[in-house]
Amino acid sequence: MHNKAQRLKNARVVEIDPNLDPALARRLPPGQALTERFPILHEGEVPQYDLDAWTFRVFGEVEKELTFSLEQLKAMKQTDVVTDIHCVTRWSKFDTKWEGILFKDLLPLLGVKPEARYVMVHADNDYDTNVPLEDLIRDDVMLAFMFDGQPLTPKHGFPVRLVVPHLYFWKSAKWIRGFEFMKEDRPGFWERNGFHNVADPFREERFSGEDLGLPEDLWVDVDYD
Ligand SMILES: Nc1nc2c(c(=O)[nH]1)N[C@H]1C(S)=C(S)[C@@H](COP(=O)(O)O)O[C@H]1N2
Ligand SMILES: [Mo]
Repeated sequence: MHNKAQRLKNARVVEIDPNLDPALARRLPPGQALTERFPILHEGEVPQYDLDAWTFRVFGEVEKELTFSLEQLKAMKQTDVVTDIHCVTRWSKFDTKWEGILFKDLLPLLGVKPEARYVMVHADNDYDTNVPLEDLIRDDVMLAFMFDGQPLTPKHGFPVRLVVPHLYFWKSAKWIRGFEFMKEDRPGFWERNGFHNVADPFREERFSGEDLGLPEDLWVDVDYD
């Protein structure tokens, strides 16, 4: 098991704030604590781009491989989404506001074969994460360019990241560069390294294998913009 997954398992339990409004408490998955800030978490370096040379590649179970430029993506219909997000390191943030292309609006343009049931989301640097196609066609899943009315900052995924609000946030790949459509599921980076394949926060699907259910507060000393 990757040592981040191991550290998470060994960390101490987060106490639920007893004064939290019940309406908000219902939106908070088990073992999570609310934060107003927006922690920054990733492996490796923040990529630097020549935006004119940047491409987004669609391949695998598609009629024909496609490549989009940033300009082409930005010219597509942009939608606002306001949603809660939940990180496996035990912070949740409510009412985050994103703007970008809904995955379900992009999908019809991609010529995806009917056999495709899973997507490997490819991102810089050397990051990938697997998500069932079914999960990506929800109303609030998007390729986001903007957060809180501003372009994404480099550390939060500029120029474009995925946002899959109903799964732990490691599925929301920053610096995305392509979608690989697949017949069969295959684990991505964290899914190969001790994290759960599905990642539903309301079911506390944090780890693969034996889930000790032990929480974490690593986000207290992480980076912020
Ligand atoms: N490309 C890339 N995307 C990534 C990661 C990464 O290491 N590389 N880390 C993931 C993890 S583990 C989390 S919790 C979120 C954090 O997003 P944030 O830094 O905007 O809070 O990004 C996800 N997307
Ligand atoms: Mo994470």
